[in-house]
Amino acid sequence: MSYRSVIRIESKYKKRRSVLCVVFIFFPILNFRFWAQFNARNCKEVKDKYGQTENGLYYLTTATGVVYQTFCDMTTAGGGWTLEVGNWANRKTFGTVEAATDDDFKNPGYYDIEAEDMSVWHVPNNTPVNHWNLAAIMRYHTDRHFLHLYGGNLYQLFHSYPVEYNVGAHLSDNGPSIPIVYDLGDKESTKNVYGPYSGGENEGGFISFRAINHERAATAICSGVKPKGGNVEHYCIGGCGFFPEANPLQCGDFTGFAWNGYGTHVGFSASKQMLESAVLLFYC
Ligand code: KO2
Ligand code: CA
Repeated sequence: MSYRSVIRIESKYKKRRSVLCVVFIFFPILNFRFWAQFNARNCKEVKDKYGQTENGLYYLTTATGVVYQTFCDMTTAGGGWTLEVGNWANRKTFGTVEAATDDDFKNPGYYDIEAEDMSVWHVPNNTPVNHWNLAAIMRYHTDRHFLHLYGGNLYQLFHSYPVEYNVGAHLSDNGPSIPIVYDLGDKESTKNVYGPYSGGENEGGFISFRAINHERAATAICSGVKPKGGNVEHYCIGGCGFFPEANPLQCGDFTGFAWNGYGTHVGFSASKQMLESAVLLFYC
């Protein structure tokens, strides 16, 4: 709805029934101004400077003044986590926060925020925002401020570790693996979301970046695990470019997650729950 049509509808209803409709129709606009006035660059500022403690949608402002809406997790480990979600190498942004569990979403905070830690939620597809926390199948965060070492966000990290074909060999040229603290789940439940063969070649309790496979294809993030072998396409996400093995079977966000059937949890196949969940990335 354009600004113009908002005014027109508002004045039409104002004549008939005054207060209620005016309040109702203006609420989103006032709401927008209200949050925008916070002038916060991330959720931690919204919490620390403005005392907001509710999980939900807030407006943030980048260093260059771009205002965008995203979800703030104000409860995990003291709160102040900003939802980013990634597409790894560039500054292009897309999607809306409400649709983050049914479609791709990436906001300017991905490159604008200078963060120290990350949190990850695996939330079943199409879950409404207010149920993300409860519906999640796995949630965890880092607490060692590792992003200081990699430029403060994933945009910078993936510039040091490009997610591209043929940048190196499996294991020896992988990016960092960072220990995690589980907020929902544990090492055992992490084993249950990836296929049994995957469990044989990774270790739970980590988040890993730019993992390379036997064929020198690169993935972006191994959520909850650290690779110990070269079939990372079955438990690491966000790989594309070129995946030589069984090309193009392994290309896409969830690379080779259905190698031994869709959602079967047999061999290298991940569970159906995992396959049908969005991976939400937060900064703090
Ligand atoms: C298989 O049977 C197979 O898959 C391997 C893949 C797994 O990522 O690299 C090889 O292609 C192998 O030749 C064989 O096709 O082995 C545990 C063994 C799985 O799916
Ligand atoms: Ca393989």
